[in-house]
Amino acid sequence: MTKPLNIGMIGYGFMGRAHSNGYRQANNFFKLQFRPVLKAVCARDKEKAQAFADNWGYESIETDWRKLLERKDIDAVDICTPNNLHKEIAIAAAKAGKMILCEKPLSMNAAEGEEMCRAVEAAKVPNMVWYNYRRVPAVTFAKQIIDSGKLGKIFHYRANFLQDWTISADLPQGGAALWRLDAAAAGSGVTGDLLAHCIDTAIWLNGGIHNVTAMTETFIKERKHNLTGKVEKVGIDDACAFLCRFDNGSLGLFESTRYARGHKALYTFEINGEHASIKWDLHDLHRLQYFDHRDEGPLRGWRSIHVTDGDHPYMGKWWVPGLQIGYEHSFIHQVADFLEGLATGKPPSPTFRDALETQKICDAVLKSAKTGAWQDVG
Ligand code: SOE
Repeated sequence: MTKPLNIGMIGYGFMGRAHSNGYRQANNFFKLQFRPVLKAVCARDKEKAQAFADNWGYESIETDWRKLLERKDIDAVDICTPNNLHKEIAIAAAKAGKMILCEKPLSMNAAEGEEMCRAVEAAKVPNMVWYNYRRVPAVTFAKQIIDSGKLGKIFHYRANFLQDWTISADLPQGGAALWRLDAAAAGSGVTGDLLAHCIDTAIWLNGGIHNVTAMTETFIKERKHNLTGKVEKVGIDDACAFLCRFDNGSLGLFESTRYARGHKALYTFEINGEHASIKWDLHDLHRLQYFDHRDEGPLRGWRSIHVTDGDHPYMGKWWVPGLQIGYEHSFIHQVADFLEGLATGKPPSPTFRDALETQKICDAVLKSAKTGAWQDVG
């Protein structure tokens, strides 16, 4: 017998779909004590909320998130709104005693994130942030390899997240699909949206970051704003690159842009250790590249490991060895891990507190880009 866990989702964009799919599928593949029930979806536009509810199987809708939080039949709140609403909703949800699953990045900045951490910790409610790439089997496998010590001392960590969808100067900012271009809704540009993923994975795989030096650029300085209809200054970073030092002494190099023509979501990382190196690429997400200099003589070379076997992370729960899974499965895994965490009392990671670390690094990156100086992570 599974116990129902009633979900109330706020927002219904791209992430609303990814999370809903996760809730619907987790129990079909993972043996779990809890089962998500899609109780309500909340959005300001009643018709759109209803259409989303009908499509994904939500039992009801709300048009005011405060009403959703008042409902006794909601156990967990999933925040899929633009970033500027995360703090207010999360703090209110914690006060209402709800569990919270919050879309990344946790907050607009570290100060907001700290308030959110305090709220969930005071209320003692389970909480998690959707940094989904940790749960791509090849990335989880990379974590296992690093933790086993196979790489030896780590010297370098390199990551990119490259896209090309904002190159046109005619693209407006703000509103439903384009809030990521509006600093008032997003907080920052590629730093909070894309590098936050790279940073979350990096600190999970390679430990804390001590200090950073960064540069950012806004290539298109003004865009029409969808909400005001006026041409307004663009406040986000279109591109960001930074160098950093990790606490373990390794050097980091990170780059993200939405102006890399030809790249749609090229998230890659490479880690070079004393004995071995690993590489991963989101466009080929089921593979992990591994090189070990201890391999025998002339046969030494990069191995391309197809991370689809039964003894690879999560894969025993899917089809048969050799058959791949994809992007959406990282969210299914995150739901499964959250539900497993509820059953065992072990908090699922990344918690709000874990994700606050990423926020602090993003703040340091943006500050360094402004001052031109090295910046310690606060
Ligand atoms: C932006 O285009 C975006 O959708 C991010 O917001 C997601 O977090 C990332 O996973 C894919 O790209």
